[in-house]
Amino acid sequence: MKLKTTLLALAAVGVLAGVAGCAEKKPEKTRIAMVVKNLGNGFFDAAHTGADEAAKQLGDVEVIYTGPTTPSAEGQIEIINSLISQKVDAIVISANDPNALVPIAKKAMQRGIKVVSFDSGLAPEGRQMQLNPSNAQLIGEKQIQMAADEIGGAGEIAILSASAQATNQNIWIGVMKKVLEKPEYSKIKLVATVYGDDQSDKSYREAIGLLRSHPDLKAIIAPTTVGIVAASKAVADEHLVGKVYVTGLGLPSEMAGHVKSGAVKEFAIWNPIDLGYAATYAADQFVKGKVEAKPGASVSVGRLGSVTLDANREAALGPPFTYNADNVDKFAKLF
Ligand code: RAM
Repeated sequence: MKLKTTLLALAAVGVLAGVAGCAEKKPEKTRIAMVVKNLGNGFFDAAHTGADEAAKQLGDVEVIYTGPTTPSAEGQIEIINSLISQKVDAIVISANDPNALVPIAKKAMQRGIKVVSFDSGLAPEGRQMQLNPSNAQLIGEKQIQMAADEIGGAGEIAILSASAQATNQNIWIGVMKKVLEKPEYSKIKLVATVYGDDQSDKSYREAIGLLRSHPDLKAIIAPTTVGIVAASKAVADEHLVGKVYVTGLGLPSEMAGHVKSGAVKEFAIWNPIDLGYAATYAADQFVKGKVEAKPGASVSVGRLGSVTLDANREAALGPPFTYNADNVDKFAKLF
C-alpha cells in the first residue's frame, strides 16, 4: 500500500513536471510586439498593416500590436514591463521620449529581447537599431519649402507639433529652424511652436489658439498626421481658407477633403505601411541572429531590400513623397 502511494505520488510529480515543462516551452512563433506612441492614430494603424504583412511573409512571426491610449513615456514603460514578463522576442517601438524609456528598454535587452525603434527613436543605448522613415534633413527642408510655396515666400508661420518630448518631431523642428536661417527664407518668421500631443481635440484647440493670437499668421506647419488634420479643420472653422494655409506631414486618406477645401495645397509623407513592415522585418533579423547591431551592418528589410546602420546604428528608408490635388485621391486608397 505504502509503495503504491509512493508510486502514485511520484507519478503525480512527473505529470506536474511535464505540465510545467510544457508551460515553459517557448511558443513556436517569434513574437514581435509593436509598441506605438498611442492607439487610435491612423498612421500607426497603417504601420500595423505593414507589420502584419511582414509576419505573414516571414511565416513564423506573430505580431502583438499595442500602445498607450495617450502618447506618454509612462504608458509605454508599463507596456514594456508587461511585454518583458510575457517574454516576447522583440519590441518594435515608436518612442514617446528618447531617454525616459532607455532604462526599461535596457532591461528588456538584458533579458534577451531585441529592441528596434522606428519612426520616433530611442537613444542608441536603449535599442539595437533605429529605423527612420527618411532622412531628417529632407523631412525638415521639405516642410519649410512647402510652407514657403503656399505663402509666396513671406509672412508669419507657426508649428503645431505632437507631444513636446517626441523624438522625431523635435528633430524635424530643429532642422526646420535651421533651414529658416537660410537667406531665401529671410522673409518668413516662425512666431510660435505649440503641442497638440497627437490628440485631435488638443491639437484643434492649439490650432484655434494660434489663429486667434496671431492674426497675421500665414501658415501652420504640422509635422504630425494628427495635428495637420486638426489644423486644417481649425482653419476651415475659422473661415480662414485662402488666408491661412496648412502643410506638414499627413495621410492622404485623412487629408483629401482638406486639399479639396483649399486649406492645404500640398503636404508630404512616406509610406507608413512600408515603415511598419521594414521595422518588423528588421526586428526578426535580430531575433534570428542574422545580423549584429553594429555600425556598418546591413539589415535586410524584405521586399524593400536592405538598409545599412550608421555610426548611431540608425538607418533610413526613402525620401518623403508630396501630395496635392492631382494625386491625393489615388493615394487616399492606400493609407
Ligand atoms: C504622427 C506621429 C508619428 C509621425 C507622423 C508623421 O502620426 O506623431 O510619429 O511620424 O505623425
